Amino acid sequence: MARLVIVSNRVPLPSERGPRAGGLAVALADALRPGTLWFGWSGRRSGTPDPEARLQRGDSTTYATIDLTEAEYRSFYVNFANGALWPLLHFRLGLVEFRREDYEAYRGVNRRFAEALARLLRDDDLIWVHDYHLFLLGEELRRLGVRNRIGFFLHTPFVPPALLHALPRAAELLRAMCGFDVVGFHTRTYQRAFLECVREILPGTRVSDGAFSYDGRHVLSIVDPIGIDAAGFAATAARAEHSAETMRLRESLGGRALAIGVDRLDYSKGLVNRFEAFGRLLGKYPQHRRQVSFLQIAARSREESGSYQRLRRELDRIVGDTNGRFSEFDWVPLRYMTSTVRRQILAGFYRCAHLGVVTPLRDGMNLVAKEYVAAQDPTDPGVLILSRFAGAAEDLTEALIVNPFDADEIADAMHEALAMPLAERLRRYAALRERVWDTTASKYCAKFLTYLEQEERPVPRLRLQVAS
Ligand code: GDG
Repeated sequence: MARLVIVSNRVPLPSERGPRAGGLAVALADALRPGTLWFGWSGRRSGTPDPEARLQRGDSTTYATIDLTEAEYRSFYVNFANGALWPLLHFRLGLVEFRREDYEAYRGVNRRFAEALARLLRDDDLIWVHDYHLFLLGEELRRLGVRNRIGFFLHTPFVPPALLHALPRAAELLRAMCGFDVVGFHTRTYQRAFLECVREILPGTRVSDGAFSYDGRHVLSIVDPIGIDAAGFAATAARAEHSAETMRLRESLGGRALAIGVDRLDYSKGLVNRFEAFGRLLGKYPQHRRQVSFLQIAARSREESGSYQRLRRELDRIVGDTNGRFSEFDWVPLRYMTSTVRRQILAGFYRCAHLGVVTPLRDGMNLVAKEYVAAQDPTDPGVLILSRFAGAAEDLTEALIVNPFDADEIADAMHEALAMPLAERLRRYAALRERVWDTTASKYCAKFLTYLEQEERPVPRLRLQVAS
């Protein structure tokens, strides 16, 4: 079996302690065949980074990392990847800050990744690149003569041409993506948007069954929804139900219902509208006052960026406002924490929550929605409220689907969920459970690797599967 080489911006080094918010490491755990090499940024900044990667051995995986300079960190990571690409890919043109020098630094870091990685490669390695930080890596590797199969998976949405055009280097970026053999997306919608961009921005390209040729290269796009280890997470949640932390949470509720939200503190996650909606629930339906508490775990993220700092101030304000308005001397409606919680503890919290509230304004997939479903007690499940703009909504149609921009609609859904009879909760849960168990992390990995392993021109052989 060929060696698998995973490349992502950040590498989950075994030496790093403490829970990290983010789905990649958990989802890829199943892909890590013995001998896998995982390459990326160490998370460290240094004056003159060594061009050679530093190696660290884990149980079955070797981690190879390079440092970034302070200037690279700022321009590549903070400014271009998270200040231009992230808002663009989440349909937030107003937040995009494009500077040509940041793009140059982005290309520079993709090149440096390629140079350090190329030194470690064997001829038959399968290379699987992850996410928007590394759109140019395939092209940079090809430039160095790397002929291995290279796949790319995008964890965010992809935007239609009207939006992509707003990025000054869009055509260059799209051309660079032709350095990959397989390009994967969570949903059909993102794949369709990508192929529309290809048709419109790369002249003369003919797309057929998700595949196209450009400048002598064949690229296959696929839909491969990411998931979680559903059975494993369900078992963790069942165990965690009796953990000290879950018991303390239960006790603190004093018999009240619990609504839960778990997100990185990011403007794409729709936290402002969610809090606004919870306030409206209490204002519009006073019967829920004192009867329900909302716990929001919002792990701090990208704190160096101005738009994240502004979001945090806005959230502080709205939490204070809501609690000031509705709190009573023995009840605080909105519990808001910005530190991380261990995954096992999180599982127990999901299980005691009557409502899982997942209302991103845009989200590639959203694993929290799947975790919430997996964690439920099958005999008395809670209700999932889910944004129609999360990739997960394409599959999890038995959730209460809401428009996250409409705080009143979210408030009404919360009201409906709090009053939902057991029979309806059971019916919805059964359907959701089936989907979550059907699109697991291991299926996600297996599907991607099946396509990546196909030799030369996989289009005709995989035709039917791509169309499905
Ligand atoms: C990107 C895409 C896509 C959160 N807080 C804590 C914690 N988390 C964990 C959750 C979940 C993960 O982080 C978050 O994953 P999401 O999928 O919800 O969102 P992103 O981080 O934005 O991930 C997204 C994903 O990539 C995978 O492709 O679904 O659309 O944006 O697992 O549980 N974990 C712990 N403590 C916390 O406080 N332990």
